Amino acid sequence: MFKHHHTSIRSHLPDTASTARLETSGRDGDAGSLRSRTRLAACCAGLTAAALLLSGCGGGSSDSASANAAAADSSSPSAGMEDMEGMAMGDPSATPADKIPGAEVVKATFKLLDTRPPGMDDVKGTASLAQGPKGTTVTVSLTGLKPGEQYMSHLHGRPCATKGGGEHFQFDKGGATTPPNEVHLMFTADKSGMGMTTVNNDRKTGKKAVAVVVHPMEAMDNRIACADFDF
Ligand SMILES: [Cu+2]
Repeated sequence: MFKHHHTSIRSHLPDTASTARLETSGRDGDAGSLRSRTRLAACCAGLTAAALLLSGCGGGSSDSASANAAAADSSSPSAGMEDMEGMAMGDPSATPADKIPGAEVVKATFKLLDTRPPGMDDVKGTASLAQGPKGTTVTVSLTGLKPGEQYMSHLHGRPCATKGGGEHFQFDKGGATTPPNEVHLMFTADKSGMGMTTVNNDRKTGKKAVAVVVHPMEAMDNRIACADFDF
């Protein structure tokens, strides 16, 4: 009698816990993608010019809208001045993906994964992926991290719902597991637990790099959070 009672309590616990977690991540996800769509709509005027540029040759346009966009961007001290070699794993001061002139930008909101280590329950953030004349630029920005800790993000090839993003995205499948054949972003959380960086790759991922996953640097098999790009 007692034994049976005990067993049934134990068998219910995991169900309840995982249901609660699912509901939480679902709600966050909806709010996140709604927010990013709203943001996209707000900057549509600029995107139209970008789309026109992309459908043409992509460079040397004297179109006044793109000239304005470039002028606005050059007010940022780092605009257009990055050393590509120094950016293999990211540069926090590089022009973020959503500010790249003439690029098509896709956003994503991080959702916690069940595989996250303890103490990572408050991790939130976004990722942006820009494709344009300079190739692919990715920016990740997160809060709720452990201050001073190092983290690593990669572009992954599967959606977050499929094995937490599946394998790393590779430009040449079966090739090197390092940049530039893969896209890696390494960063350190500041005193407030905020971490962000930007990386550039000469090649375009198209729609094949569908997700970005963040891992603790010292336990790379651990997946903290995953974000699906809204292609
Ligand atoms: Cu990864």
